[in-house]
Amino acid sequence: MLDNDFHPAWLPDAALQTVGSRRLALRSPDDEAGVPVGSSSRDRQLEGPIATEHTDRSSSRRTDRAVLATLSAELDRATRAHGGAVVGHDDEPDLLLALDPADPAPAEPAEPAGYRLLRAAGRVTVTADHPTSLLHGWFHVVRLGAVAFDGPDTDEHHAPVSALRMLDHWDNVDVHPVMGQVERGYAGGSIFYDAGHVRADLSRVTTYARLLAAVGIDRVAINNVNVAAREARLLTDDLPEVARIAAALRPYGVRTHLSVSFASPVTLGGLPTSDPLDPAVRTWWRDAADVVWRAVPDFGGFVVKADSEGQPGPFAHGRDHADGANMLAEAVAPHGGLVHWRAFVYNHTQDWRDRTTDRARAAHDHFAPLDGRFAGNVVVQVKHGPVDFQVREPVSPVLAAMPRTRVALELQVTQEYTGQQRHAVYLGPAWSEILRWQPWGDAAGPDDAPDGGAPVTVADLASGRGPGGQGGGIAAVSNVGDDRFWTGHPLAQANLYAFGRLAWDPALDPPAVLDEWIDLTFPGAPAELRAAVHAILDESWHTYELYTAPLGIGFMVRPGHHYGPDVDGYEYTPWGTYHFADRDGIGVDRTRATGTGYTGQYPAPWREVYESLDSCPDELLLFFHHVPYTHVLHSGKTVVQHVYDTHFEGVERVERMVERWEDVAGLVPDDVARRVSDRLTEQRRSAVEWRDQVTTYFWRKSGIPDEQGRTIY
Ligand code: GCV
Repeated sequence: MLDNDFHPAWLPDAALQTVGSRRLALRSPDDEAGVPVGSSSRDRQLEGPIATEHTDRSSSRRTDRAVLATLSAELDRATRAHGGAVVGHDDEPDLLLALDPADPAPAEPAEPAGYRLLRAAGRVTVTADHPTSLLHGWFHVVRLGAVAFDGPDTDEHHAPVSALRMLDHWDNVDVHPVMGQVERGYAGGSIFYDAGHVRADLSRVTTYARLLAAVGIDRVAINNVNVAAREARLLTDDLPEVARIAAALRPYGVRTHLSVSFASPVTLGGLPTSDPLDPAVRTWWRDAADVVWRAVPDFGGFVVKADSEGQPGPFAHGRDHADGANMLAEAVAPHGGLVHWRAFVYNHTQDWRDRTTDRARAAHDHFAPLDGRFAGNVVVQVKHGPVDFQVREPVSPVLAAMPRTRVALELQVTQEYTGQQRHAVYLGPAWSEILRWQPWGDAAGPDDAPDGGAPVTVADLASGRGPGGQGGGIAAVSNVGDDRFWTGHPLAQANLYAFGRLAWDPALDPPAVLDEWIDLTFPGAPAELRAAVHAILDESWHTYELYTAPLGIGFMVRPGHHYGPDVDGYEYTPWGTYHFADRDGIGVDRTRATGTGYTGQYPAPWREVYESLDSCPDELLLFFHHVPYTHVLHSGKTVVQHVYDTHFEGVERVERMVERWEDVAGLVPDDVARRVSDRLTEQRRSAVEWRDQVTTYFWRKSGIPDEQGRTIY
């Protein structure tokens, strides 16, 4: 059962106090003259001039209408709660939200682009040419609070850096026997499905969409990329149910995407093949897409995991991934749809004895040669690292290797490898580092000298500002479930919040984003609470790195569920995730000189930086090199002493996190306090287990004692 008494996350009514106590107005070109839109009910909006004028227009009008009705309801709700009033737009409102569509309106409007915020003498006007942008502008004012009205006069334009900002749900319709209702989900069941069906009551999905709109996310893929038989039917038999989910997301301007199985023509359509070049297969997909868009006119597109971890794909038919993706692209193109095609393709049945196959190489080996062949509505979605969302990986070289392709960066908000929402780990700093990373160092691109222009970042590539100029945006795996706090750990809400904000503006400073989250989630938070939340979260990603897998090595987790330490857990498995520790040393030689050659997938300067022991950054040393335990790091410590020191320090830091929370727990509601305390207790237990297993492992392997003589087993 879905618990309707859920936590408001970053939108408790109190967060709207500043705006809700003022005079607000909403103006759209479709208003009847002089009638304040905000004073009308949602029903009147849906039946009113906007509806009648646009009934026959493009599908996006449906979204526009729904979003305007939402805005109207938002204004009503805020003013009712806080004593303000919705007034006519000529009645000198404190805040005017004005829809000002481009003239003439394009047949298919482009992505919502942003809004203008004008403040003159304490009056604020937000203008946008798209209702969803206006909604984003409304939440901008909510986020600013009093500053929105008290600041100096200003005229600002705010637009998302990436046009595509999306969350992927790995939710199953049926409860999967191993993965459960949500694969890698740590927040209870799915908000969409319950025991084999789409939930009857989807009101929480609309509340979720509201949270997302407040951080600028406007696309959600609603099912797992591992598409099992039951979930495959969302594409056909269950479309009316998908349409219900889309209707629940639509009021906040969030569009629905589906993960589909590449084998659908066979499994659902009864065809003998799914060969992407077979005309009957192409027709099947075109027909399927037509039906989907008839059911959901503002549908976003398909997400595909193909030839990966057992999912079907074009390889079985002797075709490549451009053939596969383009076939789907052709089917969705008439509807303006997108295909998010994942680059997470590797051999998951590797022989651990084989030292020549390197999982890290796989995505680049498969995809870089296809650059230039993908259709314009295909987005190749690339995990941020070459392996799998580890706490520390180098940035994937694929992102820079496909200038003639729309590439999207894929992040993981759900904390599969970063503590599974039992550990407080604020991922904003990790994502910020990735987004700011410069694939060509100080150069602006592959052919530029270091002083040839502004250095290109990963954020630039994702937003189309890099060489090639075709951004695919940013996507991430959601961390939300039907848990009372949405994310299991209440502090993990900050990750969802930060993802949205950084996807909108990758230049934002993660601690400042955390401040926003604190202000909105705990309105009026006393200084001690703010300081404690910062003390707990600001460095928490690094703290987690300290007590888990060292120096970029990764995958020392328990196989299967991936929680807790198991240093050799994956060492002799087919998954291609090895550390190669022996009595003398540890690490994966990925150099061109003596290893797998993976360093050669990077452009200069990184191909040289990572190749050389002298220049490889300490935190990635074991990702790129196999070294003796006595190898001296840039920090001056040996590898083994670094392992001992970081693991003891990591646990000490967690102990301080626990203490900091105890000091301020009384300042938050009891349920939040208790849940955070419980999770921190588990984090401390788990960190100790990590410390003891990892330090003991390295001591037993190397025989080298800890210089400080601490207890190792
Ligand atoms: C959805 C990792 C996870 C899998 C996930 C996969 C992916 O391997 O452990 O659960 O599958 O990534 O991203 O497709």
